[in-house]
Amino acid sequence: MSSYNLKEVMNKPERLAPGHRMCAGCGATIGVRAVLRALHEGDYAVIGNATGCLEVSSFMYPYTAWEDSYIHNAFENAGATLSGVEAAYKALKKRGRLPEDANFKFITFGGDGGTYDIGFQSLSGAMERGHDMVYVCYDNGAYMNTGIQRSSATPRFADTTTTPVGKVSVGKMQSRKDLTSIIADHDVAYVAQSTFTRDFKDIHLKSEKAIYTEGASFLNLLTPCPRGWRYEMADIMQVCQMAIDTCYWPMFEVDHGKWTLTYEPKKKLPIEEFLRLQGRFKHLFKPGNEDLIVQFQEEVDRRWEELLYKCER
Ligand SMILES: Cc1ncc(C[n+]2csc(CCOP(=O)(O)OP(=O)(O)O)c2C)c(N)n1
Ligand code: SF4
Ligand SMILES: [Mg+2]
Repeated sequence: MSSYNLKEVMNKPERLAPGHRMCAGCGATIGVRAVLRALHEGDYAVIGNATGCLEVSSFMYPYTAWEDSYIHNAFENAGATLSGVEAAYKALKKRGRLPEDANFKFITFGGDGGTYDIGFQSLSGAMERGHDMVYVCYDNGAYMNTGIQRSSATPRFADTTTTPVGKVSVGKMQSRKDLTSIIADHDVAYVAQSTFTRDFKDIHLKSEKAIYTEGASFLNLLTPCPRGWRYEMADIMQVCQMAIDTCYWPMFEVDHGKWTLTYEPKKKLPIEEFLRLQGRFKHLFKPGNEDLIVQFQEEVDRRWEELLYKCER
């Protein structure tokens, strides 16, 4: 893997062109551009994309923001589609039907709804078969494109349109599914969890590893959505920093079965620091709801302890 130079990385030609129709400040596009910057210059990519905000806003036929080959498929089969493309590529290459020096990489993007829920079976199959591809989940914790409905990635107590906070409800009842660990348990080549840090080093190095490690890789990226999470657009970096400093979204990787923490906060902050930045958790700070924050904290602590154990810390 190459060494990291922020200026060099940021000055690479963009492979997701501006002019798409995602909301200003959307975390999903920041995540996609960060992943694509990890592609080595000269390498080709085939991009798969499940339905979601990213797809409907970046590819309105005949217009596209993608500089690489791009396939939009249904929610259910993003994993299957790209695994089929990768298998076809291998077969054609073996028969000498493709130029020897052309290097192709296969990257699929799906939102949390398309990944944790609807496309889970085809993702699981692609990972288990060990295709040489990367599946990137941009997790914004809800079905944003259709109006902020809860998914199995939505955090507990979040206010969404299908878990509306009111007199009889305090938001989503269930905890989030830990998809990163579930995919790691598929025994794939490389799995990692990341988000945006000031120097973008963590996401860059993990993306490069995921793309250039032979076999199946999975990246789970926390990509905040200012609309659904209800925070000020300019606060995105603060939201991400609080996600990792409270250990709500731990930064780790699983490289051929070895679990490693890639960031450990000097001081683990209370979960309120993450929650209070977002309107979807506003009700948790109302008098009488203190116990809900205690419950949220307990879950974060339990998951963090489990992760430390897996990382042999
Ligand atoms: C099988 C199927 N069910 C529902 C829809 C409607 N739909 C389109 S986008 C979307 C939300 C996608 O959520 P997610 O995958 O989290 O991506 P996001 O919109 O948050 O980027 C839904 C439900 C669809 N296109 N196909
Ligand atoms: S609704 Fe959220 S995820 Fe969708 S484009 Fe806007 S900011 Fe991005
Ligand atoms: Mg989503």
